[in-house]
Amino acid sequence: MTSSVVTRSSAELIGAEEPVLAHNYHPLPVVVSRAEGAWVEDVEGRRYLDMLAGYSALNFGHRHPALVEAAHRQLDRLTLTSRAFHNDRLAEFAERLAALTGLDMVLPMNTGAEAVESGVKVARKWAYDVKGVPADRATIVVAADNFHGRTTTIVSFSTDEVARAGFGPFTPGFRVVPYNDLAAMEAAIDETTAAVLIEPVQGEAGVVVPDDGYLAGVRELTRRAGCLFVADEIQSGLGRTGRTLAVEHESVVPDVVLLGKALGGGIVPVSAVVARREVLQVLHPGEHGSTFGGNPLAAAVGTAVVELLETGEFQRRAAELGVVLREGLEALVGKGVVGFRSRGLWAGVDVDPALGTGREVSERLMREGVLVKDTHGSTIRLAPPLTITADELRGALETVEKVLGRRD
Ligand code: IF1
Repeated sequence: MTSSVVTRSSAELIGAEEPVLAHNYHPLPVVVSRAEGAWVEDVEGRRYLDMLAGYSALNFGHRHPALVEAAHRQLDRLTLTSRAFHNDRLAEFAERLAALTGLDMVLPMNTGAEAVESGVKVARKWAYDVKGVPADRATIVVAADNFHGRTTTIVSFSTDEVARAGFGPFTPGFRVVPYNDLAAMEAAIDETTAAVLIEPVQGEAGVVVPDDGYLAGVRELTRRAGCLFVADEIQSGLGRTGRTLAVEHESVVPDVVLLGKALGGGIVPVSAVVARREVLQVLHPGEHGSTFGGNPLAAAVGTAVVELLETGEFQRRAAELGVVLREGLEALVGKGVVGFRSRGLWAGVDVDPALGTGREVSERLMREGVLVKDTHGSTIRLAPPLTITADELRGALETVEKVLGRRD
């Protein structure tokens, strides 16, 4: 990487944001100006290992050559048509994405929240058109401590007061049950239930991995009750956990899978609802849509992402490096780490609160050249690009050990 010409320092750039940018984020004080693979560089030319990977939007690293090439090629031919016309890239994207997930049909959208919103709409329509739920009575069962996005309907069923407070009135029709509790889920399902919507691993909650049997149990419960199983794989999917989809750890095929983040290869926002034909065929022209969903640039990049995943290489890397991550974290338990949860190349690490908040630990790691993000309290999450090497990962774990081993 060549250094950029510094026109304004990190401090100046951070200061300049303050009067003009909505203050809905509190980023770490690092100003990134370029990146490649698992590494980013700030405006002063300092290098950092990216152990967050855009919340898994960068599963293939920054600027993966195959993805950048696909984007460049498409930029030179056709970028946007709207769905008023066909474009020559969308059919292949949809076919290959459906095949990758073992499902039949694809509804292309852009962001994760849009995929979730679309999943909610499709599940409700299915409930009315196919299941026969009386009009406006459909319910959806969700889990406490979920994170599915930021729209008004989605925060309506959030249990995070910071995400909800001040944004009512809320959308009705959701029932919240504890995560990882099949009995509570069963009790919440009735003849009005269109779907159960859960994350196979809860990311924002701190990388909470459910007990073995939970996902298979949800599949069984929903099958018996005649409602849909909608899996939000926006963060857990596309290689992160060592499988294409996290539900594969229990050999489960949901009725609906929501994808986003890494589907855009870290280049453009691409999301999708992927489902069985019986479900997605409830949509007819005019009933749902998006100006940008399925645009040729998104389809070209998305197809290149699917192509990378078809090789199985990234799923394998995540599984193998996941062992390095787990063993490294096990060695830190009692040495500043009080506990952790991990699946594949994804971990939530609870740091001894006496050593600082997750934010403080993240800032110390940043000063040592490792970028992570805290979640609630003293938990930090680790989700490096799946392209990271074992040595780089061990280096990051050594930095974590060093930072937790002293106070400053
Ligand atoms: C923010 C968390 C990560 C998601 C799942 C849907 C969406 C997300 C399972 C919505 C988004 C984000 C968004 C980002 C922080 C972030 C996050 F901490 F909140 F949980 F990744 F860890 N389903 N996750 O995780 O996707 O609309 O953003 O494309 O600050 O909101 P989106």
